[in-house]
Amino acid sequence: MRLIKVNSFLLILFLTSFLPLSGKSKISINEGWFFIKQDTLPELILSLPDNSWELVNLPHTWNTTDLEDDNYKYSQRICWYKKKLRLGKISTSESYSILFEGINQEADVYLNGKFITRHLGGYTAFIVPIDPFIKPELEEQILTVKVNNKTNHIIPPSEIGLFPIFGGIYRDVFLQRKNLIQFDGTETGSNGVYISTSQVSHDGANVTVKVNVRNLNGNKKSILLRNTIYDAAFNKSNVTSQKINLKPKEIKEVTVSFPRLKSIRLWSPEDPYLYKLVSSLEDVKTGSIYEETSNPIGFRYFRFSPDSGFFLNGKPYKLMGASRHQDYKGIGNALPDELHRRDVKLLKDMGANFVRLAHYPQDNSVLEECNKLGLIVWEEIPIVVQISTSEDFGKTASKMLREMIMQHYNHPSIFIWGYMNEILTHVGRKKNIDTVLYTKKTLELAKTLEKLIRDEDKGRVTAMALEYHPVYNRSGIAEIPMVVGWNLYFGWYYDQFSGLESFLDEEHKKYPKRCLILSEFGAGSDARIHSFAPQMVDHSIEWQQDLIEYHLNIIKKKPYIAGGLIWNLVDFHHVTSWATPQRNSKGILDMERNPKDIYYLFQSHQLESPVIKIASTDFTLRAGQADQGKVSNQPVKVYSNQDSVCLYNNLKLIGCHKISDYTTTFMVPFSDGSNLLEAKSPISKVSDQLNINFTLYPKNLKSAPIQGIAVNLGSNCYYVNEKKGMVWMPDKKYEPGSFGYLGGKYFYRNKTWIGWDGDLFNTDQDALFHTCIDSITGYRFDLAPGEYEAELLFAEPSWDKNFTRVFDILVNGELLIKDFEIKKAAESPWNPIVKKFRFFSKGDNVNFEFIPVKGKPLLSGITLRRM
Ligand code: GCB
Ligand code: CA
Repeated sequence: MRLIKVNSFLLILFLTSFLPLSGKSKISINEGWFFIKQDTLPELILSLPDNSWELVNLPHTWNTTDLEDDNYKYSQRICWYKKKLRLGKISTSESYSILFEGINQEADVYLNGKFITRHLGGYTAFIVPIDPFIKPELEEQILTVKVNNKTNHIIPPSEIGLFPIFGGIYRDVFLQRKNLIQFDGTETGSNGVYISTSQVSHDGANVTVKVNVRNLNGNKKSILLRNTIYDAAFNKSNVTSQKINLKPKEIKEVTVSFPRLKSIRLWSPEDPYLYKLVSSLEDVKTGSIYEETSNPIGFRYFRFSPDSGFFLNGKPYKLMGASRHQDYKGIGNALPDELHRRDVKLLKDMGANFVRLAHYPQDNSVLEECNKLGLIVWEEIPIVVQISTSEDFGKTASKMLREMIMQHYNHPSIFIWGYMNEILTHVGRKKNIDTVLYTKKTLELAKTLEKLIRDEDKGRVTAMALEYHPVYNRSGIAEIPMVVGWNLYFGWYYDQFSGLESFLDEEHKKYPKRCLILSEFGAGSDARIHSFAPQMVDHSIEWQQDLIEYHLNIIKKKPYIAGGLIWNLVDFHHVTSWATPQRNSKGILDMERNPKDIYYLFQSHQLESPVIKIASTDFTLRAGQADQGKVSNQPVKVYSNQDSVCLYNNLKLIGCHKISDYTTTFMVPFSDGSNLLEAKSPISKVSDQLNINFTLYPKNLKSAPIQGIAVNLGSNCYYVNEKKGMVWMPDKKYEPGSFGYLGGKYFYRNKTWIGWDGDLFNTDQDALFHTCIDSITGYRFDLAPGEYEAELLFAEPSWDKNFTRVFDILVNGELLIKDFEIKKAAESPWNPIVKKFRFFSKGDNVNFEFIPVKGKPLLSGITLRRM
């Protein structure tokens, strides 16, 4: 007898440990989806045989590499997905729904051919209850989803100017199986439990929980709602329970308050301590659980002040960080959770305490990681650049905003809700719109959204990001949010970066009641472009360094600035092109998350632990002409939070410098070959090493035969191609013994921007071609006699029909090409040209001549190899 008893006990234990709690489950269904790039009628979609579809797993987008090839097009269209759901035996005491975490951007969901719902907006989750559409007699229930990523004027973002809309089911999908008694957040795609903390201080906090409970049964039910707070070690700390009576089919909102919690541990970036609230719905009699759900709690209190910035848990606190786009090379927006989390970790390791999830709600895994690692979050909906004045746009925007708030309500890391970015751009530029009406409508929408946030969430603040234009003050829109963010690109799109300080001071003086944040600033950079004389929009790593150095110092210096966000954590895909094609290259990390130098500058500013970094991370292939003897002196910057740093080259001390503003620069004598640099603190053990491979040219180029030389014409930048093992030297006027242009000038596309832009075909070295010498007359290298192979690089910036540029090219007095016309040779715009040829140089130098036939000659680059 005894034996049998024990066995049945074990059997029950065995069964319960394998069954999901009380028949309830939420399990991902990311695998085995069928995908077709076809706009088929819904009634025909089920008749397409499986083998006409492509088998994919989620997350998935059909745009993965669209913006990585040599054309501007990325496909905005309709596609279909299909998934066979095998639900097993359908129980009448359970209910089924599908949770889509994100579909970009319009989704029509069908089950077994019947339309269920349409969801608008690519960045919030939604829940689709499927019970009425299930056919219990079928073994497979066929879920189909029609997805459309065309720009739609009623869905924010109503244009694609700032970031592409990568189409697809690009976040996780879950099948939810629940009891008929359940928490319900269907309307907003949330989990139905909303936690608020109030009166938080170092001694305690009040916790209120609002839940939506639903009874899908046809009869009334009495249930127990139990809420339990656990500490981080999963020890129970507080419990409340409450009996609830539910009528048949009733949905009820219930609010529960805990007695004031005492002796709590606060949440902060330095100590992101999390509690957990477990909410359960239980049978009053048996105690069996209908549904159990868990949400994080972090206790913190904060405020913004117009004069003294931001305060966290009672102390002044500078918010320092970056904005983050979900975007990755070769993946588009379809990042798996690990890559989302990795970005948050990279931010944390950089020393950031603040992130703006720009310009849209992001994956739940991002927020969970921010809670855990301690990053303060500004999250926003994608109303960028322009609204649409239609009523429907306002409706979609409000719905999207409510979804974001309710879905992410319980993440303690979120402090700020944003809802508009640079929204008067077209008014400022007077671009074909009725500016009065548009401004009025924009302000109305802003007020509606502002009110919505304040009504839904009393525990957070609102923000809006403005741009450098008087229209934001003039229109009154800046008065609406609680925190005003300025996106300021001094030193990139306009002025000198030193313009930042006076602009901010003036704003603060004129509007002393506003809380200010520097919501964007940054400079594009390409790891291949380096300069010792960096300039605006040259895309050099050094211009980005200088600009960010200056901006970080200003943010720290101004007490009234609550914080600052570098634009952007990552390089991201873009539909227009600059030096780096189809990219916005303002990232601190490149598209595959390799840090650029400013990552370490930021660390030096923010980290307590010692940081020393040689700020030449991607400038390890260098070249230069000797200054004297067998060395060429070049600057090397070091970022550090130490008092002083010593630098060695191949074990020889170069010098020791005091660090000011986290940086110092050494002049390093580089010799030919390997130069192992080591930066060390004279007192602590920290150090950094970097090997720089240097190609040294003699002071007098003619003094010894050299292997070859390459020059990036019309630019002060080195262009480094590590794959080719090549360094193009910056350009200069000809000097005897050296090289340079004899006549002509650097090409500027306008008063301040050097070179030109746009995606060139058939090359990934676009920047090399974008800079050029306009009206070039000649180019000389004082090289020893010999046989050489030359390459001349051309690309035509002017494709105006009436523009012609025809010229002859001579080498050492001999005609090489007669009547050369870049346009004709290219056959099409954006096609770069490389002309390769060999010649003997018998005299004192290699001399190129460019003789105009019609218009002015132009040249982008030269390489010479000695044969
Ligand atoms: C901005 C926008 C952001 C752009 C950035 C830029 O002001 O808010 O979406 O990517 O400027 O780099 O131009
Ligand atoms: Ca060039």
